[in-house]
Formats: sequence, structure tokens, C-alpha cells
Amino acid sequence: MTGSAAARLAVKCALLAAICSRCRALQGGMLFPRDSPSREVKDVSGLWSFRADLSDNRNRGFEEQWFSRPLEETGPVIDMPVPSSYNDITQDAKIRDFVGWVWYEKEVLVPTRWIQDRGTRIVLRVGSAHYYSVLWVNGVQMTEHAGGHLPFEADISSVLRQSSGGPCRITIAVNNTLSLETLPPGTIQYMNDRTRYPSGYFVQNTNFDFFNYAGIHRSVLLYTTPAVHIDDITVQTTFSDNIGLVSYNVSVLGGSKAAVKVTLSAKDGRCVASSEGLSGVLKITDVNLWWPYLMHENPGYLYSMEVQAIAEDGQTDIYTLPVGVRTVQVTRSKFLINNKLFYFHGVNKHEDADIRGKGFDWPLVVKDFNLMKWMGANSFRTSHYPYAEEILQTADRHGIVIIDECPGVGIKDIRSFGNVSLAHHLTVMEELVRRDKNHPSVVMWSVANEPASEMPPAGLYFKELISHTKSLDSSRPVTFITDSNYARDQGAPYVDVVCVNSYFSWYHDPGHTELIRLQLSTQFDNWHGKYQKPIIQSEYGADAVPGLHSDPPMMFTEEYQRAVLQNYHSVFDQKRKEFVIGELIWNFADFMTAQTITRVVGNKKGVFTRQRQPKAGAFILRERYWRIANESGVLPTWSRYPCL
Ligand code: BDP
Repeated sequence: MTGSAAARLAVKCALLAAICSRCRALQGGMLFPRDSPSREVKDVSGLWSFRADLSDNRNRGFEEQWFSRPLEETGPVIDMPVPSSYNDITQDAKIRDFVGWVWYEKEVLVPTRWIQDRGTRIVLRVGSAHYYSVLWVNGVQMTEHAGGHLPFEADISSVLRQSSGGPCRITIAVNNTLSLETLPPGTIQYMNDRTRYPSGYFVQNTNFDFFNYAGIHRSVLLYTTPAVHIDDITVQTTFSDNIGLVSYNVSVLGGSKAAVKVTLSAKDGRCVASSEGLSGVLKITDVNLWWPYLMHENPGYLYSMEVQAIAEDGQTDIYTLPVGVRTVQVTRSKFLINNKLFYFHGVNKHEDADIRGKGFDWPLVVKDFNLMKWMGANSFRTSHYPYAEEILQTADRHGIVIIDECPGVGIKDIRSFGNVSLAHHLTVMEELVRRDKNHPSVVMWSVANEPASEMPPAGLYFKELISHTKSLDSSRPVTFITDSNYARDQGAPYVDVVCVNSYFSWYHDPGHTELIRLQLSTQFDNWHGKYQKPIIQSEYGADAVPGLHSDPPMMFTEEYQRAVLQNYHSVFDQKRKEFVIGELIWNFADFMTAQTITRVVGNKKGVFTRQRQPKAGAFILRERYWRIANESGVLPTWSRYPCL
């Protein structure tokens, strides 16, 4: 990373140009692409051509317009799988630790009928790319997007029609530079001591520990809709006795007059309710509610809501949305799902695995759900950013409850509480709610993790952020995750549920597990005393290097992790009779971090290794979670934990 002073300035500009996010107003819906009688989906993930722009100013790709011709004509390319982070795919540390623009390209074939039928809209959708993306088709810029964890898309019909049957060359430039205004925030620091660093040397600093994996992390899809199409659907559900109510709103674009028909079918295909018009209420007699895993013998019940938009010329667009009927309610000390007490016994996760980094991977998703169900977990938090939609869909089907978190992690610098940051944070919450509002598994929004909420602007910042989130979705509670020091927290007055992270005997009083019970009880009493709100222990844990043992326990051994958990659990058991409504272990699995002296090839607080093998702590949790689930008395005998 060397270069002249001019190049140095240019690199900063090129990096920062990526994140001076033009916070555009959000337009339209973000329905997950699905096949239907009127729609086709074509997955164009797979192998893409790839080049990191290693030029001193990181800007050669734009100067030489790499998007204007095939990428391999402008220099050497390598194979890059999509979806995947690029960082761990090669043997090159420069690629692993790269900061700046990388270029992806793929030429795909588009069915002729899509092009010839002028009534067909062709949309290109990227599930997510970290962090800032610019998208071209056949050299024409289609869209840009700021934010590494949410989808973006562009209508590419007219560009494809102009190239009359020619190829569809998709180029995506992705920049992982973080600034004080991105979510998460970060800074580029130039190292100016010429006796220690070469000219132009810089590093990217962040205030979160997980590795800043980058690249195209989720599927790239082409899909079609008719010209007059269903753009968005919003459902909200409730019930009374055995009657379920689904209120819906549909937005149709592409034509002024379209008739809308809605039918709701049960799992066996039986139509249980129907309606007409852009909005309405569907009434289901003998409703099957959506229940969390371990709260009912038939969890995750989903209806299918088929929406038809019939244009004046008779062309019909059809979209089918899975719908779960359930309610969520918070009192001063309880969390209720379908009017029944719900206790979160679950995990915090990361999208993280060997080789693929944060790239979406079905085998990993299914394995993780199997492990969560094996250990009796009924919930997880999407720490510290929105996860892939397929993960939420899986949770819907299995009845796993989700706290859906936006990427507001590591907000520690006072400059990240300014108006530009707030505007972007509001936009990200809008994008998140727009994408995830219809998932029954999502029961709460989390707007941030451990921000420096003691700083003067934090109070107003969170007031605005939380009230905006509530205005986007009045049906779910809102929280943010705080650290254990209640005295300096200015966001807590605005949340519905207090979520507290604490690491007693780890970051505080390391080695002293005998202090956990006292300190944890004090933490709970202070928070509840001050805010009179239910509390979730949203993080707690200890690093354990798998296979490292010591008795009496010492830090970093499996025995120590187990001792920490057991001490926390004894306090949870007292306080859950009062106002503690959940416990989420940090972390489900070990995950990669930046290299620092406090991490041994990643964060080892997982109760599973990064390869998903259990440590001693996993068995402690398994026994506990099943015991708690059995207390509710609703479990059918076949599902009971065998040892109890
Ligand atoms: C917590 C953070 C989490 C870290 C954890 C740790 O919320 O992201 O990974 O500390 O240090 O404060 O293990």
C-alpha cells in the first residue's frame, strides 16, 4: 500500500466516494423473488470473474472504465464464487485484507422470450454485497447501493432490449471501505511515521470484532414480472378466540387500474378466506396460529396468501406470500406471543464459516437450524446485521423466533451521531422493515448494538431512530442492545425491552467466576429498578479454545466457559420468575475476527466450534433449554429431551 501524496489523496477520495451515501428516498417494495405462474426466477450466482483494484489509488477501475468491456480485456481475472466473501478464497493475504474496490463480472444468457415479450419486466437483484455497490449491465450503470446486508435491485428490461438479443454482461463493483457515516462505522487511518510505514500506508479501523468480510454475499437473481405487477405486500395479523384476522395492503405498479384478488389457503391447499381490493381483512375460522418451536406441537404454521393483480388488458401477476398468524405483546415484565408467556432461550449468531466467510450457504443454514433445534433453542438474534432472507424463511417454517438487528454495531465515535449518520440509519431501518416486515418469526427490531449511548447526542439520536422504527411498524417492539452499565445509557427510555450484554468474569474481573452471581443480580435489579421494563440478557459468555481443559477452571478452557454459563444460569433462574424474559448465549459458534492480541484465530466464545462441533458449553445449554421448554408443559412427549 504505497504511493505518492497525490495518489494518497486519490485513494482516500476513491474509498470515501464509496460511502458518501446518497441517501435516496426508498422506493417500492422488496418482495423476495419467487416463481409463480406469471414470474420466473433465474439464479445467476455461481462462478464470476473477479479482480481487486490493487492500484495505489484504488481507482483504476473507474479511470479505465472496467465496466465498459469484458473484465478480462482490461487485465487478469480470477474465478470468484458467488455467493461468498472473497477474503478467504485465495492464498493471497493482500486479497484477504483488501480495502477498496473489487470488480465482479458475469455474462449470462437471458431467455429470448423474456426479451421479445415487451410486457415482461426483467429485474436484476443482488441479495447483498458488502459494503457499497455499483451495478452495470452491458456497460450501462443501473443502480448504486450503500449498505452491506440488504438487497438492491434494478429494472434492466430496456437495456437488455437495446442490445437486441445480445449477451447480458453484469458488472458489479463492490467497496468494503467503512466511514464514520456507514453502518457499521469505521475509519481509514493513514500511518504517517515514515520510519515505520511506507508512504501511503493505511489501515481500516472498526469498533466491532467480527472480520469485515466483503464481496457478493448473497445470490444474484434475474426475475421477471408482468408490466403491471405487484410491487409490495404488507400483512399484519391478530386473532380473537378461534378467528384469525389478516389485514393486508397491496401496492401495484405499472398501470393505473388493476383489480386485486387475494386468497388465503391452509397447508392442505384448502381456501380459508378471500378478498378483493388493494387492502382488506381476511377472516379465518378455526385459525391455526403460528407458534414458536417448543411452545406447541405444531410450530411454524404458515398459510399461503396468493395475491393476483389483474391489469386492464387481462394480464395477471401472481405472487404467493407465506403468512403466519400470531401476535406479540410486551408488558412491564413479560413478553407474550399469542397471549402466552414467551421466554427467549436462544443464541446470538453470525453469518460466518470457513472459506465462504459471510457467503450464503444452504448446508450451513440447515446444519445451524438442526443444531439450534438439537439444543432446544427457540430463538436467535441476527447479531450484528440483517441475515439472508432464506434464513428468516427457514425460521418462519420451524417456528424459531428472531430479534432482527440492523448493522448499527460499533457506533463509538461522537461523529457517528451526526445528521448524516442518523439519516443513513433511518434509511437502513426502512430497508430492513420493508424487507422483513412479513416474517412471523421476527418479533422485535434491534436498532443497534452497544453504541456509545453515554455520549451527549445519543439520547436524541435514539429517540428519533426508535420512534421512526415504530412508525414504520407498529406491530413489533423495538430495542437496542446495551452494555451492562445502566448509569450511562440514554437510549433505554425509548425501548420496549431492555437488552443487556455483560461479560462478568471475562472483560470485568477476569478469572473471578465467584463474582458473577452478585454482579449479575445487581445488573438486573438496577436496570429493572430504573426502567421498569422486561430484560433480556442479550449476550454473555466466555472464550473456550476447544480441547483446552483445566480443573479448577481457567480462562479459555472448556471448563471455564461451562462455569461462567452455570453461574449466569443460576441468576437467570431467580430473575425469570420476575422480569427477565430471555437469555441469548454469546455465541452460537466461533467466528473469525480481525487479528488482535485478544483473539486466537477468531472469537472463541462459541458453544460450537466454527466447524459446528459442540464444546462442553453446548451440552450445558442443551440440558437447560430443554428443561425450560418442558416446564411449559406444552411439549408432546415425543419431543421431550431424552434425559429428562
Ligand atoms: C460484545 C460485542 C460482540 C463481541 C463480544 C466479544 O457485542 O460483538 O464479539 O463483545 O468480545 O460486547 O466477544
